[in-house]
Amino acid sequence: MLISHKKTWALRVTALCTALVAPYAFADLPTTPESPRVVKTEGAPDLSQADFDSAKEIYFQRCAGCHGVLRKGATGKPLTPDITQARGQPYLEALITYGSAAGMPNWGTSNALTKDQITVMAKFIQHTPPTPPEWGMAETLKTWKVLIKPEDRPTRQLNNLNLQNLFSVTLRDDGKIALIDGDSKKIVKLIDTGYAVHISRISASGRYLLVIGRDAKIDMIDLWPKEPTKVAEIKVGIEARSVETSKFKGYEDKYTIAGSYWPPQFTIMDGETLEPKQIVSTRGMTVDTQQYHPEPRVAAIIASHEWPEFIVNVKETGKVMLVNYQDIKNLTITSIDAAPFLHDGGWDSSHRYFMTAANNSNKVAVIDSRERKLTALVDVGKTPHPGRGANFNHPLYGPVWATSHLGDAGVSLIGTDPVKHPQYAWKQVASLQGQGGGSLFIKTHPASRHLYVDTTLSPDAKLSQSVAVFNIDKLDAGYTVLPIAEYAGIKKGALRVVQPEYNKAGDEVWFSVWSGQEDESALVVIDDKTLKVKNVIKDKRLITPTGKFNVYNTQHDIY
Ligand code: DHE
Repeated sequence: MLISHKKTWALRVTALCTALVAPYAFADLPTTPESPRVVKTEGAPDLSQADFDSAKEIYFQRCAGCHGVLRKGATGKPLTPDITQARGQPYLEALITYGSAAGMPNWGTSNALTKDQITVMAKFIQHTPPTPPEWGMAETLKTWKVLIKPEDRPTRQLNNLNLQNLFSVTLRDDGKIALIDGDSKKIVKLIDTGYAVHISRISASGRYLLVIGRDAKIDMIDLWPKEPTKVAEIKVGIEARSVETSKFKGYEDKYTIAGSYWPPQFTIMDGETLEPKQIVSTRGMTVDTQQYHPEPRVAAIIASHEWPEFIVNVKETGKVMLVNYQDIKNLTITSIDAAPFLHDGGWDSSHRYFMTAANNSNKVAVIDSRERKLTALVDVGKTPHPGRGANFNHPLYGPVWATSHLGDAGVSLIGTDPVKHPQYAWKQVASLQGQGGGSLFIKTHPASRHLYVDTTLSPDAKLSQSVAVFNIDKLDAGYTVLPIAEYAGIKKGALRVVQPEYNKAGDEVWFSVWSGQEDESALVVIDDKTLKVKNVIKDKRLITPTGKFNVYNTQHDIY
């Protein structure tokens, strides 16, 4: 089952949960250590402390990302007690069990949560959300470790790996990444990382791999020793999703930045050691109603190629911060009004415009990283979720950037060439019909004429286990369906197909077939020319594979 974690993780989360519950008001009369304590909130069904604690753990693992720790809502709906108590227990249980076409996963029918867990979760979300503790420099410094000092690291690559075609594969619920050789498809090494590990990014030089877990732990892996080795680690908060490194000329590998969900802040670190330098809170006023928001979480971060700047998406306030790292002690931050709730995004093909989803506003914000301003807010379909998006040359509209949606079957194409195709620039020029909502990622490559769209979170297993492929030269002809999970030849499990990722050459595409922690999962590699299966990578160590990050493509922002 998805939520059964290895003991160490369970202990870590339990410790976290104890911290979360501290400010909570318990009912009177838990007089002896053995007597069961009851948690009460006016209007909510009572919960035993044990159920409250386990619900808190599940909420942290499965729900907080979309709904927020304080449950004020973002990608997911707000779940404050006034709302949830009005919905009532049966409604909440049904929604958690079956999910919704708008992107709420079907936790019950996918067997990720048991019936009893769903009952407890429906009760839990009718209670007042507990507030987690803050995490400042003192807490951050306590977690910082340099495992191998820069002066003790090799001065050249000492292994024979083809580093440019290496893949870092997230093993989500195992707290590890797998480094897989893109040529031989062999696992090179498994490396322990943070809990519910999320994404990998590569330093500008291509030497250091940065991996961040949902527990806000960053692991820095040096790819040059005889075998890739962890050289530094740090924890930048309690919950996080994004990490990036400086890429502006003259600042290659100089700084690393990580964005936290809780506390809402970002941390700038030394690029060679992860020594924390500056922590900046993102709490503040929302872009629309200009009301104070206590939890504006840091979503995607991307390194500018135009200025020594990090571009930081602040989700709930809907603001994009351009953080200039030229003088870390006197930080200059330009705040750009965009739209709530900013989530993920990537460059247009010129690497000048940052295209980022304001997903609950159904818009894509276009940030001009050269002029440092908002270029446009483009209306797209329901809840855009591009990953980093897909860039290609459209026969009519010229260069376009595409996103799929969590909330509908559309794939929005936005013109990105204000010079040669000004009439199409920063407009949704076309909307393709994909298989359905629940899409998380879309991908193509400059060497490819195919566009792949997953539907990972569709409640319909036929859709969540397959992908749609469009021929870019014949977009009107519709799509071909590739039953990726079927190609993996695994009979049991959720088998969700997630995140297309190209190899360096752009002639093959990798997919994860993602099942629960106790089930078999796989990676399926498709030949991009023929759309036939090239490899199925199966290994009992490949537990819950999700994101895959090709070193060269990630380093050079190719998508
Ligand atoms: Fe992600 C990217 C947040 C759930 C796989 N995810 C991102 C980014 C953010 C984000 C902010 C952009 C990072 C950047 O570019 O700097 N993800 C969240 C959530 O808040 C959310 C919705 C809920 C949660 O509880 O975490 C969430 N994400 C998931 C998953 O369940 C996925 C499918 C599986 C997993 O491993 O966790 C998942 N997210 C990914 C991947 C990327 C990502 C693979 C990077 C895509 C890329 O191509 O760059």
